[in-house]
Amino acid sequence: VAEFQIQPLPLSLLYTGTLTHNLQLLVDPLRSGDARALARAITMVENRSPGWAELLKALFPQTGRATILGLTGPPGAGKSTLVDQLAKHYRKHSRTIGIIAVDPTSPYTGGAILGDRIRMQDHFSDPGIYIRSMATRGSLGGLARTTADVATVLDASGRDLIMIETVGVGQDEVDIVRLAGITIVILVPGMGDDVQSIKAGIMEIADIFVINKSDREGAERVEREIRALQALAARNDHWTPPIVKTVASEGIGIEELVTAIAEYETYLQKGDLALQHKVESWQQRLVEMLRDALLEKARSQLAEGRVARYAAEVVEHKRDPYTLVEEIVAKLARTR
Ligand SMILES: Nc1nc2c(ncn2[C@@H]2O[C@H](COP(=O)(O)OP(=O)(O)O)[C@@H](O)[C@H]2O)c(=O)[nH]1
Ligand SMILES: [Mg+2]
Repeated sequence: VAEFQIQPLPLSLLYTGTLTHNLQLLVDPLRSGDARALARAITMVENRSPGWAELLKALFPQTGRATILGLTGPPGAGKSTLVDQLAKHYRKHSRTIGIIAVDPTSPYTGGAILGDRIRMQDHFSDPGIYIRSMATRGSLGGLARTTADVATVLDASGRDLIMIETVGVGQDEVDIVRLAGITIVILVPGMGDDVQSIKAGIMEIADIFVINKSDREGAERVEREIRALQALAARNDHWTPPIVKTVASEGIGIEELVTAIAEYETYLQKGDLALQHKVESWQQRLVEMLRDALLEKARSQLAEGRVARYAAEVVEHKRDPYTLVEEIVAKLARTR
């Protein structure tokens, strides 16, 4: 790990390409934290509108500073309420915040359920908090990648802390949470099923456990179950994820959660773990970006309807698919 040092980006790496006038008009206010520019930039990246890649190239040198907090758990566990409470706390300490909600069941804006709207309303007049819901359907380039790019834009806008809320259900969500530096898994008592039945993947990614709705019966039981699971599997980094009990709707346990987050941050810094995490995360992202780019290139080279014709030929046994793919890839390698 020692060979990885965070260095200031050399000037040669700063983007000097030809940013269009329009893009420059977006980048400048965005870098100084302007909320409208931020909103436009995020939309552009999310929709993959023309210029999105140029925009991210221009913004990248200013990224890497924000703390990214991922919060995941079943629907209704109190994730939004918890995010709201954390946002309030950190704003009191003058940290600027970006929130990304990747939760189709309770988006903060646009078709928002009333509850979230009301709760988050406090923040709408505060320019120190920027809240964005991600469209989860038909997201281009994969939900995890788009979310990562949106986080990059928020990071470049100078937000100190980025919170990503996602429902802990599928692989997409696990991938999203992986880009967080710190992952909080939120459980609640009496979920109907036991902790054991929660997706193993979600349990494994927790840096901190929260048992929310601890005002309800059964919080101790959930805690015992988590501890039992922890006893079975030690982490590579020897961190034992703390378990924090909260009543998010009343702000109870928020101080403890903030302390747990700070302690994990310190732990990460001490052992160079933060750097190691980032390298691992980028390794994964680079592979995904490469896969997308290569696929895109292959698509652009294949004439309309070509894949369907190939498929028909494979079915008719006129071609074997293995040679076919080899040929397409070989052709890609020859073209620029
Ligand atoms: N009793 C109780 N209700 C809570 C608590 N935290 C949140 N809630 C309520 O649970 C519901 C779902 O919360 P929400 O934050 O939208 O959950 P999410 O789907 O995980 O984002 C809301 O009605 C909240 O007011 C808590 O600690 N105790
Ligand atoms: Mg929610």
